[in-house]
Amino acid sequence: MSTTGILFVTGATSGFGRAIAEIFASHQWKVIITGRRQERLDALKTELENKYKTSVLPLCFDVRDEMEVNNAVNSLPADWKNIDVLVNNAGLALGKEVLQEGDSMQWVTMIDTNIKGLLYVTKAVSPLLIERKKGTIINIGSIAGKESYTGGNVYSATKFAVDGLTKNMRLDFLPHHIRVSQIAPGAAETEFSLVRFSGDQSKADATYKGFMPLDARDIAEAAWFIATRPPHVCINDLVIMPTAQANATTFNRNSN
Ligand code: NDP
Ligand code: 8X3
Repeated sequence: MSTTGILFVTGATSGFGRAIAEIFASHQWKVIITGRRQERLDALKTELENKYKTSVLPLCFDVRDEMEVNNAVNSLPADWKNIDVLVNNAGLALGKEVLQEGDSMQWVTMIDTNIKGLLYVTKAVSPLLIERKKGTIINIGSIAGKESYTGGNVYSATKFAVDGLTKNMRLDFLPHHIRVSQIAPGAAETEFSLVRFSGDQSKADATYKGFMPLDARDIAEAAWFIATRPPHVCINDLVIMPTAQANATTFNRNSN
């Protein structure tokens, strides 16, 4: 599948989603970019269209709001409905306290975004793939959805849910010739830690201190690889970590 197509990627205003939008645009795919920050979506549309001479359609909505999700997907013009690849990427971690000291409002936000948001978007977009009897869905999980770590609790649980949902979606979409993949990254330097630590730059920097983390492009290249396999090949699961990270909690922090 190396011909062009249409990508729908959530969370394209930053990090992995932005890099995924760019790599597909650079191969002349049409890209539907989504997120809550309209100004970033508009700036990305201008940048990608100028750089790659392709078409970019921004959709501004909150994945936690099912009605907003449905309205956005229903608003797609006819020539944007032939979606080939859906990347469920929008997500976040908030806080890293042990459970007994956790903030229940942060738990709700993570559950609503990382699990319910993924479900709402998939339910709204997948009929467009089913209709055409083809397509690829890529869920962005995490090493936190494979292993537990202290303070990971609810974030980790949401990513274990993504891991489980990916396997279930593979069953549900099997009759419809739709392949479902997961990418589970380890430490990657995006806005993720800044969001997790409520804008505390020193805490965000400390996360990546002493080693070279992944960057967004590393994950985008994996998404591109998955999406461009021949139609009979499904990459079920890719766990990708920095060379300096051995598991969720063990790093070589003397490696750069
Ligand atoms: P960023 O913070 O850089 O990007 C997160 C994106 O998600 C933004 O575009 C943001 O857009 C969007 N988003 C968050 N909440 C919502 C919402 N309610 N509605 C719509 N969009 C939303 O982080 P990353 O790029 O690193 O994270 C992307 C995904 O990768 C997440 O699912 C994260 O859990 C996962 N991940 C990250 C890792 C890392 O180390 N960076 C490792 C493993 C997994 P906006 O704010 O404009 O709405
Ligand atoms: C992000 C990676 O290990 O900080 O999903 O949870 S981790």
